[in-house]
Amino acid sequence: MSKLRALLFDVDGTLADTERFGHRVAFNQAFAEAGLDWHWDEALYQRLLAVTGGKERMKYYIEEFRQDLVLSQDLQDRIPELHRVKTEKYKTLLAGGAIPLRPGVRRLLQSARSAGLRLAIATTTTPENVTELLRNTLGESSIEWFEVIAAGDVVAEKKPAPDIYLWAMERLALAADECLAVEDSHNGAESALRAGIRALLITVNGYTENEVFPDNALVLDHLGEVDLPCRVLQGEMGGERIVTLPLLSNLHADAMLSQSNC
Ligand code: XBP
Ligand code: MG
Repeated sequence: MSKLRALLFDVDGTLADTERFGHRVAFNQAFAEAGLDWHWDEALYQRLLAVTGGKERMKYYIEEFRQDLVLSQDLQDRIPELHRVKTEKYKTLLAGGAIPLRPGVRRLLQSARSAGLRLAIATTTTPENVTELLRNTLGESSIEWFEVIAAGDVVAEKKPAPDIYLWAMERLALAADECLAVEDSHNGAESALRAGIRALLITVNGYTENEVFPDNALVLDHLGEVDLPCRVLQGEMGGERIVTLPLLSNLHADAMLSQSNC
């Protein structure tokens, strides 16, 4: 049976609550600065999260929610610039300390490093958003903790397509059964699963808590801290109260066993 060699982390909604405190706010700031009457409130944003990627999300908004607007060539041409401004706004929010890491993230990353488990990122967001989040939460050197940062437009198809996970695993030179993915959303879980990764840990957030996840996934409210135990929403933690490396090894071993029984 393959050994667990790497943890592949999603970023948005997983490492931090970036959608709520960062992306949505930054989109609205960029729209206002451009003189557009677009405003994405929490309820609308939840629906827009069906589509990953900021540029793709704007296009989806025009097509599905603004029947008064035609997705003209002119409007399509504005999307890259709107997105550039949105990225600047987002990075300013990060630099101002508006977006902390979720419970247990720092602890688990540090344990993984101490144990020699390899680390990578597999995300839909723009690469500079990832490095800025890491810099502002874990410090400059943390960027080097991740052997591979797979992000944004390096692949043609964003999550739930498997491309970003396949890209990351190719660069790690690892097979899917040597990896475990940590995600927060249905789209993310599907992306990992379609890339062949069966060991899945999901930590939901307010936007994703009612989504449906693959049967083999362990679904929690967060990774947990000693003084802030996590809650199990799907699967088994065998009496553990926080996510530890032994727990991840067991999750991985169970996923391998269920695969061989299929
Ligand atoms: C994250 C996303 C991202 C952000 C926006 O999905 O969908 O698109 O909302 O980022 P996941 P950009 O967590 O599944 O990777 O605006 O930089 O595209
Ligand atoms: Mg996510």
